[in-house]
Amino acid sequence: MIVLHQFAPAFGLPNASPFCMKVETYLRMAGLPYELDNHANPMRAPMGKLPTISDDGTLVADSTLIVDHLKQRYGDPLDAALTPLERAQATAFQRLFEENLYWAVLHTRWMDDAGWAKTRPVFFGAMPPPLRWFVPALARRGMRAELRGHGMGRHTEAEIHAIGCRDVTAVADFLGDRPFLLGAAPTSIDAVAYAFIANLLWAPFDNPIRHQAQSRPTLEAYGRRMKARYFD
Ligand SMILES: N[C@@H](CCC(=O)N[C@@H](CS)C(=O)NCC(=O)O)C(=O)O
Repeated sequence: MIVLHQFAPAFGLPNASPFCMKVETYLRMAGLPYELDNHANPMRAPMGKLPTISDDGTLVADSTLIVDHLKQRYGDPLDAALTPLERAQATAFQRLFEENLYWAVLHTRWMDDAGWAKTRPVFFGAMPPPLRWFVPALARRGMRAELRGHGMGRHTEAEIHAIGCRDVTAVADFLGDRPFLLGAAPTSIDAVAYAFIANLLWAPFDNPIRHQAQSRPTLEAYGRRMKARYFD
């Protein structure tokens, strides 16, 4: 049995972590049965982050390594027919979402004061006192350091929004009127794209990056298409 260890669902989404939501989406896209452990502790995870899965006792960390593991063990129904060009496109878009847009979105959730007012109760509200009184501020300080380490956090807020908007525009322009990111058929990059687009559009964080996504109706239609096909 595959168990997905992740954060508790939040904001009406399968997960507020796009990486956790990516893995659950992939499991559904590949038709693999799984159970959810929604109370996993990232500090106990091998890389200190979620998601992880346990698959008949084998623990795998990192969403991309998890998808690789699942493809190896259960076959690759989504990507087997991709051309080298399509694989290259998928890799490039994965990097856009996970290595760049992710950090801009993190900034809107953790550094922007209005975003933090929504993030804090959801992630830390269940903590008992006295932890609840000081852990959120410590975690926010840690996130500020991570954002600076990545480089995103060294930009002004306006620059971060512009960087995120440019990514969103690239996704919308590449998607065009096609039903899925690489064309007529869903592939595993759609698990990534859907997790990020749903988090951008449907989590309650109001900011220019979200406005940019809202200004491109094909992204909303894409999100609804993925949701209807795999989650409803
Ligand atoms: N490269 C990792 C990234 C996972 C990741 O960044 N997870 C975040 C949540 S979105 C996390 O667990 N953060 C907890 C922490 O850093 O303490 C993957 O693809 O799984």
